[in-house]
Amino acid sequence: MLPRRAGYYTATIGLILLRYALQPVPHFLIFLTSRLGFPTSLAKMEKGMKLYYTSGACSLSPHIVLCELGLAHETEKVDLKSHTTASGADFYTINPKGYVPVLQLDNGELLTEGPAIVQYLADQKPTAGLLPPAGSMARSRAQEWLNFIATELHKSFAPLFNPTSPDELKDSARATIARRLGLIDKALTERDYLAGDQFSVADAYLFTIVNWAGHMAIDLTPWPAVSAFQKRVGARPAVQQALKAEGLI
Ligand SMILES: N[C@@H](CCC(=O)N[C@@H](CS)C(=O)NCC(=O)O)C(=O)O
Repeated sequence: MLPRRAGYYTATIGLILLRYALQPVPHFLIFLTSRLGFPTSLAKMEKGMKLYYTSGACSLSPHIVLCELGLAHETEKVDLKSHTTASGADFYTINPKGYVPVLQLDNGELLTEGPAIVQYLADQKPTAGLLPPAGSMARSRAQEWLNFIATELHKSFAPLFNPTSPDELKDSARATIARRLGLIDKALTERDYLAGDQFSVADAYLFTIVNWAGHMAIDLTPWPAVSAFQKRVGARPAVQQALKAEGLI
């Protein structure tokens, strides 16, 4: 009885070891390095997630977060006019909402909505500190900013992107954006980053949206703290990496 059971265990362990030996990088090492919070080359080699993005669109925010975390990922560009992806797929079959960003998880599940995606990503590697722990007041503050950027700043740009918007609507959008930037400038005068002294996913999102100002002839001079923030965040290696990957620099 005992030898048969020992044989069974030996065979099982052998099969497990063989499975790992056949991987290009043993998974347990990847698991270990990523759980320890090291964005090491081993962690980067893990078969990972996929981000559907459009250059310079709001999908740049999760793209920055993926780079900040050093999480293994691939990207696929989406042409929003034809709703076709770089590999020729009809984007509506991937996201019936028709917009980027979309994050495909390791298990194939799809996650949409930028603020939800960046929180999901930050929670994959809490040790990186891109978000405070769920349930803390600090987390709620970061969520407060994410929601403000999404609904009050990001969406205020919509009429400026729409060539059919009447001038009055564009003027009113510019006035709204100016008011929102005024509030953000005040917050950034008191601290380096939106949710505190440390860079968070809310900053990745803010950087992405404020990046549109130049394309819309919105001069940031009236908001020096916002200007300084753009320079500070734009100089981060992960931000440079994401901008480069999207062909923006
Ligand atoms: N609620 C969505 C909005 C995303 C969004 O506005 N995406 C824009 C690019 S910044 C887009 O893909 N627009 C194309 C469309 O709506 O057809 C989110 O927060 O992720």
